[in-house]
Order: sequence, then C-alpha cells, then structure tokens
Amino acid sequence: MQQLQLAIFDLDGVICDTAKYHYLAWKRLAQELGFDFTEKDNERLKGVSRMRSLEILLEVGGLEKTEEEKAKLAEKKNTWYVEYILQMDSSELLPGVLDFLEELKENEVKLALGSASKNARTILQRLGITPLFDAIVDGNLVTKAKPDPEVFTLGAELLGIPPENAVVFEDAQAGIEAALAAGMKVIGVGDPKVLKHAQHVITGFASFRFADLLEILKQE
Ligand code: B16
Ligand code: MG
Repeated sequence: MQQLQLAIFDLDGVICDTAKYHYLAWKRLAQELGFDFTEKDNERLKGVSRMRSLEILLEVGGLEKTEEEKAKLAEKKNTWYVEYILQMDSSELLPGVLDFLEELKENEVKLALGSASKNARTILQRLGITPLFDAIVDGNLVTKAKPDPEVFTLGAELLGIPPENAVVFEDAQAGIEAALAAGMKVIGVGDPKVLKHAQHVITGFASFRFADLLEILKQE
C-alpha cells in the first residue's frame, strides 16, 4: 500500500457484539412462529441484511410467507431489537477498539463505518463514538448488500480517497468478499478458519496497535 488514508469498520462483530441482540429478537420471533432458532442458526445471519436474515429464519422453520407478511415480521423483530440496543452504552465497545480508533485518528487516518445495519447510527450514538467517524455508510444508504462492494466504495467516494489507500476491518465472510471486490485491503476480525479469504486475520483489538497494522500493510 502506498499510503494508508482510510480505515473502514464494520459494526456488528468488529466494534461491538450486537449479534447477541439480533439473536434474542430473532429467537423470540421464531418462538412466536412455533419453532426453535439456535445460536448455530444465528451464525448464518451475521453481516446479512434484515430481509435476507428473515428469509433464512423462515427457511429454518420450514415456513413460507407473503411479501406483506414478511415486511410485518421484519418490523416486529426490529422493534424488539431496537428495545435492546437502546439499553447499550460505551461498556459494550469490544476490548481495545476505542484506543485503536483514536490511534488511527491521531495518525491522520480517516475513519468510516461500513455496516449493513439500518440501526447503525443509533448504535454508534449509544456507544458514544459517532464524532470519531468522518463518514457513516449504513443499511439506509446502500441498495446492494455485502458481498456487493457498495457499502465500502461509497465510504471511500464520500471522502475522495482511492480504494487502494483504504483498509477494511470485517468479521463476516460476505464483508471480506465485499472489501476485496472494492479493491481494498482487508483484515478479518475473528477465526482464521472461518475467514478464509482475508489476507490477514486478527482475533480483536485488545493487543492490536497502529504499528501492527502498518507492519501488515508493508508486507502487501
Ligand atoms: P438491521 P454489520 C449487520 O451488521 C448484522 O451483522 C446482521 O446480523 C444484520 O442482519 C444486519 O446488520 C442488518 O441489521 O436489522 O439493524 O438493519 O455486521 O454489517 O454491521
Ligand atoms: Mg459484522
């Protein structure tokens, strides 16, 4: 990489663990529909849009619904999910992530959010980190879901930064594919066995510093 100008962060699974709240709300919906939804099933929803998540859930339950019914069910789930996220605060930031974001800012790297969630702004607000971001691209702004690169290319475009000078942090396979399709560097956050396509995988930000990132990018 010539020059690191932009770091784009996915939200759920990278900055905070909202997957647990998505799970509670989807499980409640499944129970209301008469079937069980396990944590293993929930893994399939990570990084996936709300509507696609509902379709996967209905597939698990062996149910078919009309578009109108699906819209109502998705809204119901979202109402419950929003109740959970409104209780969040900065204690839910994943270990080390705030220090890492601040370190990037101190080193004049711009920050963008690249999340599939339509609730991303509410979550950033609850976590108290909205002012750190130079651009926020969420599920309300994009028309195509990950693995389409739109959620990441839009962030770079908004800030006038070429994709090759951007690095993406992502926990979901679809997001890693999206970042690669955008022509950006990508660092997987999670398990290297799951995130097979990422050039580098870290377990989190607890012991990952700006110098470590520069070291990785130097090798590219
Ligand atoms: P909402 P990310 C994603 O967030 C979640 O991983 C995924 O489970 C969820 O379905 C999606 O956001 C949409 O969320 O229902 O709030 O619009 O990982 O892209 O930050
Ligand atoms: Mg994610």
